[in-house]
Amino acid sequence: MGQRQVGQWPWTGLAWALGLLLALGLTVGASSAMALEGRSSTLASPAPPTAVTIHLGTPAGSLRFEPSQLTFTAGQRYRLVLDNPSPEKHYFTAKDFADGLWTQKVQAGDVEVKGAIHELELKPGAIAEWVFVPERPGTYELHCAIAGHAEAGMVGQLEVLSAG
Ligand SMILES: [Cu+2]
Repeated sequence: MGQRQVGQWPWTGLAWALGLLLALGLTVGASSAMALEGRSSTLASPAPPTAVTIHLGTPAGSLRFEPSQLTFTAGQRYRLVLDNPSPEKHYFTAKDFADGLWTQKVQAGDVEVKGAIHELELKPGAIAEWVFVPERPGTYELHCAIAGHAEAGMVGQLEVLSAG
């Protein structure tokens, strides 16, 4: 009798462990589903930012921004996609422009950077996304900070129009 009762323990323990595993599995499953839902509703709630693309250099190696002139409206959110299709490194340098905006994030590959940004360096083939809201209307200069590039024509103009 006594032996038989002891013999039941492992089974009871196993059933309990299985139950616990199932419960944990369900909990994890439910919470990740909730996290996904939460994530997509967060992404969907504000209006999507306006996408703008600028190329730093050209595949043929020309030292210029394409386009070299961009226009924004203060108070609107933008997703500026910067890429470098050229064979050499370039900079997106627009300090006064960057001082007059709010940066939500800069994303490059798996890295997301939060906080103020003043300059971006893009190696050949690099791509980065800069999500920001311009706040200060004005006309700002853009250049590549690599020695000789601005002199060779790698300059641009960023215009921020007032919201009203
Ligand atoms: Cu350059």
